[in-house]
Amino acid sequence: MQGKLIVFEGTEGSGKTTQIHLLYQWLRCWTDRVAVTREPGGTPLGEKLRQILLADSDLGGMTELLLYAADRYLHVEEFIKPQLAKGTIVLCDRFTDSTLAYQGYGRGLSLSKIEQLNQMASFGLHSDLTLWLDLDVEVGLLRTRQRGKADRMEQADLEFHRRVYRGFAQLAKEQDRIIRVDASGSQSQVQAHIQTIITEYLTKWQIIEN
Ligand code: Z5A
Repeated sequence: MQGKLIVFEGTEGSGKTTQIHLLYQWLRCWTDRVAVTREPGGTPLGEKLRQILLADSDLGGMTELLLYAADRYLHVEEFIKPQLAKGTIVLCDRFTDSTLAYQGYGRGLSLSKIEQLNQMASFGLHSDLTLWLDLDVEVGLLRTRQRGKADRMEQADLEFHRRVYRGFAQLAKEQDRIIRVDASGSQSQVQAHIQTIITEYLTKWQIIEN
């Protein structure tokens, strides 16, 4: 059986990493065919690209876009596709919609060019389900600041983050595979909502029975 690609998207501090790990533990109660990964990253070279992307504030927009694409190409070819072929449920922290939201809506690069590049870099692979963790931008940034994290994206201005947020909102409107999750509640409230959605999808995909 082919696996499933479940992606978590959202603005900074929306709780993706926290929720992916809670979901992983929950899924592991009934299957060991589940894996967690992330973009940028997910492969040894991808982790090096991640360090460059998150640390270097002098990258031009196009260079940044192409590095995200290179990271994705490697990630899909070396990790995601082989895992899906083994029947694994792959939980991925960010994927193609992040490029549209950050480089497209956020930085103003052409959405149609990004779509073409996404298509090439992902070998045409789309998520089976994307959960958009919808959280007020300022609340998310406050959460990441409280944690003491400040990388190049988080130093960018608030308006940039608002444009990224509007990008995710627009993509969720356009694409049925993107489901909005209210991320403003407690970690356990958000996780309960996510587990309800995942149960529905796993049943629909006939991975679990009613
Ligand atoms: N990027 C891009 O521009 N283009 C692309 O194509 C791709 C990515 C793929 C990845 O950095 C960066 O790459 C990202 C977009 C860009 N921009 N930035 N910066 P990252 O992986 O380091 O950043 P992130 O994806 O935004 O992760 P994050 O900042 O760690 O946020 P998160 O994973 O969504 O949240 P979290 O780590 O689970 O939680 C954040 C804090 O809030 C933490 O202290 C938690 O304990 C706390 N938290 C979590 N949930 C709650 C609730 N429910 N209530 C209260 N507090 C909570």
